[in-house]
Amino acid sequence: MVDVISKPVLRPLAKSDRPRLHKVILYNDDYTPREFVTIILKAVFRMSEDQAYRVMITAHRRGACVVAVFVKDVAEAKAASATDAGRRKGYPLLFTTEPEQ
Ligand code: TYC
Repeated sequence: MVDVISKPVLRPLAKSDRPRLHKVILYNDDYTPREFVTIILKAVFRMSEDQAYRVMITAHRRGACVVAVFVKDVAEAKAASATDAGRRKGYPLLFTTEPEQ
C-alpha cells in the first residue's frame, strides 16, 4: 500500500473574506480617576503601564482615543467589561465599539 501524504494548501484569506475589525473607543469624562482608567486598560486590554498611560492621557486630552481593534465579538465583550468595571465603582467611564473603515 502506498501512503500518499499531501501537503495542505494554505493560502491567506482574500481581504474581502476576512472578518471586519471593530475599534474599541475610550471616551474622556470629568469624574473617573486617571489611575483607574489605566488599571482597566491594563487588565482588560492587556496593556503595559506605559501603553495604558498613553491611551488614557490621549483620551483625557483629545476627548476620545482608539484603544485597539478586534473581531466584533471580542471588541464588544471587552468594551462592555471595561465599561461595567467603571459602573461598579460608580464612574461614568465609557468604552464603545465601531466597525473599522
Ligand atoms: N479626565 C479624567 C480626570 O481628569 C481622567 C480620564 C481620562 C477619564 C481618560 C476618562 O477616558 C478617560 N480624572
